[in-house]
Amino acid sequence: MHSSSTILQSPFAEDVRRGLLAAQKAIPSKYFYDDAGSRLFQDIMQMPEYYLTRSEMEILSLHPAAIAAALRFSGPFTIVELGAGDGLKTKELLKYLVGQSAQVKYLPIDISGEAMQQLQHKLATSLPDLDVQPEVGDYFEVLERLDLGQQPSLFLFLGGNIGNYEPEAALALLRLIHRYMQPGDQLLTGFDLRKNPRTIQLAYDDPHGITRAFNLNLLWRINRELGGTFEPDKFDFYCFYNPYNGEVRSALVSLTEQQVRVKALDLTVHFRQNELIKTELSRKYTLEEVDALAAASGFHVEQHFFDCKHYFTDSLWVK
Ligand code: AVJ
Repeated sequence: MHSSSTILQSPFAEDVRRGLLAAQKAIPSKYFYDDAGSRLFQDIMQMPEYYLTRSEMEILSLHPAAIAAALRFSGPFTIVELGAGDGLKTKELLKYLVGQSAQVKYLPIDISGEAMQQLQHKLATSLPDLDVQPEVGDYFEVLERLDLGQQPSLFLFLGGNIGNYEPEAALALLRLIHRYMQPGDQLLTGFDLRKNPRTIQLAYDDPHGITRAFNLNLLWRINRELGGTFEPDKFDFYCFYNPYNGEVRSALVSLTEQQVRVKALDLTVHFRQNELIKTELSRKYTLEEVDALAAASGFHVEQHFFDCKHYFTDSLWVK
């Protein structure tokens, strides 16, 4: 028996072990976001080809009045944000609500303590009257221990992160969010929509090589944190958009037959030439699919908000 299999390891270590031992190798995309990967994601958001962030920013900065008017709360309410990150987009909505003297409390949740500290600091300067109560942790772990009381809530799940989940997992996640909400609570979720296939292809297969570096960072991260011996030059990045099903699939490709050690896992992995490591799914939705997902997870769709080009939607649902 290998001693390492009896040692309790980090979720990252366990998921890497499972992913590299699988018949079809895979590393979950949530592990993109260590410090180096979060910086690369900031660079991705700056690329002209990566339209998602700007489209959603446009929705929240152009339509805060329409969004506010669609909220059902007459008295005090809480905004709970799942995966708040830098909170830059949400600030646009918060600014409007505070300007209207709404009695709103903001409860951003994120796995990154650093991001939550920066967000709190920024909001203390720009919106000093807003009550901000950041929580650090996995969103469901935080929701579980948090007592929202009887106060009605607007939940935010922005950025199109739902697109990273396989269909069954996306449905399970929305059902879980639904379970935490009270009747009458609302959810605003971001979905990246189907559009010209070349526009989508370019946002991921970018000519600057930033998305490539973002994917290869997974191998660097295994080297750094788990004592891996990956030579990232011996892997390529490949991604493609399939306009028939709306899926962008990303992968790393082993350029040669090779062996890689992962010391912390006491594991040696063999790669065939051109063998893939699956990294990410970024699903693009039709509005019919958004509506179907809402219904299947127990919500009623109230309104879709769009950017000018209709590239993205923030969809408002009620429980
Ligand atoms: C942050 C999950 C919305 O899927 O578009 C960017 C991450 N991946 N480029 C996305 C990502 C490649 C992004 N999300």
